[in-house]
Amino acid sequence: MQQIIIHVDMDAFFASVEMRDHPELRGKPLIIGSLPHERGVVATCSYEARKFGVHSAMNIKEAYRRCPQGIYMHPDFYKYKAVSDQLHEIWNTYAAASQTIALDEAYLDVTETAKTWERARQIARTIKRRTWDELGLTCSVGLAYSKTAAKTASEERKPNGYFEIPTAEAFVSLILDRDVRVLYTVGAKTAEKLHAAGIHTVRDMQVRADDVIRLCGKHGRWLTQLAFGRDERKVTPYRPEDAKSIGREVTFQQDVSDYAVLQDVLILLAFCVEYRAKRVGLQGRGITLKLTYADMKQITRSHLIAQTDSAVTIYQETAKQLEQVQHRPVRLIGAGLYNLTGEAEERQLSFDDMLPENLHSDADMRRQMLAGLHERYGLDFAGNLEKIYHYEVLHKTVEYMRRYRRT
Ligand code: TTP
Ligand code: MG
Repeated sequence: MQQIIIHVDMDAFFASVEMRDHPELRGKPLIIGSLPHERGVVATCSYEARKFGVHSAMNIKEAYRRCPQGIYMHPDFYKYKAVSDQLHEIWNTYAAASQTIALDEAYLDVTETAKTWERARQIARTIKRRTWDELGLTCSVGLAYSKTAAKTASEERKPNGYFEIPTAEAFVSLILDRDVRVLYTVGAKTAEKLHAAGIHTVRDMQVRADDVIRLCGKHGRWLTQLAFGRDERKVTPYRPEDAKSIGREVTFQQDVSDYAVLQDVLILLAFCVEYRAKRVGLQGRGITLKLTYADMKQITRSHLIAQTDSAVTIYQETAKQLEQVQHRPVRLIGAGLYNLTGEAEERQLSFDDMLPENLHSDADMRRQMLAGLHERYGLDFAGNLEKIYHYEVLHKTVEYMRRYRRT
């Protein structure tokens, strides 16, 4: 039986929540992230700010250059997580299975609950209406026969959009002449590779499917399926709360004996873990350092802490643990958060964390961590840390650090 899937994604999520709560911000270019005098990036911005060319992950200095009249605010993750819980609660009532992708985004499998396309359309409309009526926020909704198509559909009419893609034929005819990037599993790297080979559009991918597979291997095989609209993946029920841990690890191409390098790698891993935790709105009360030595012996060192999702804490704790382990050559290093919770249970403490002076000491520490990488390796992430969240880039960077220190 053909699946019926809804993808729902909030519009300018963090910014919309702030505009809802502060009417004086409505209609203004609002930028959530770092402040212009800090080092950092844009988490998101209102559609008014997007008109100036500001977007997520942009260096905050660049954002300020494009939009000096913008209003700049730090994010309040606890607030967004609370709103996210309310959103998911509404959405989930309509689905047999729902898969949380981010605080503001989910796939809903309505095949069983709707049974017919017409009824699914009503559910989609209801979700939009209730999200607005009950939470005062707009979302964009896509209704489609597959996950990929549903995600494409929700993007199609953003903001406050609604779009349907009922069949693979409809999907293919919609995207056929668009850039390969339209298939959202095509990242910047893959796109570059395909473009270099003269494969620019989905049509090119279809015609030159063999080349796509040759260039991109297993991933290429999957991409050519998508180019023909084939995607039978199920909505796998997932609530971030069910995750046992959020971690990131890297295996070195050659064993590392220089523990100063390992300390520095932990800086990157800590930022990666923070990013993933924030993206799904979780904090951990445990921090783990994981090492595999050259002889394959694996150790983990865990430590309970006050609830956190801060890269600073993750780094400081794992770095401390690293000092205490036996210093032998290492082939793999990982950092992670466990005992996850989505609730700001220790609210008092959480809010303390957000007091300006603490925020600043956190921001100062972040700056120091990054400045260290600049000093010791010439790495300059100024506002472009986002790159290392991609595994490939993280891996390359770490390899570069390993080799750099040896020479
Ligand atoms: P998105 O859904 O990617 O963006 P958005 O909801 O702000 O805007 P759009 O209307 O285009 O969907 O991300 C959801 C939230 O996640 C976003 O409000 C802020 C946060 N986020 C970051 O913190 N960093 C990022 O790089 C991205 C992409 C999002
Ligand atoms: Mg969104």
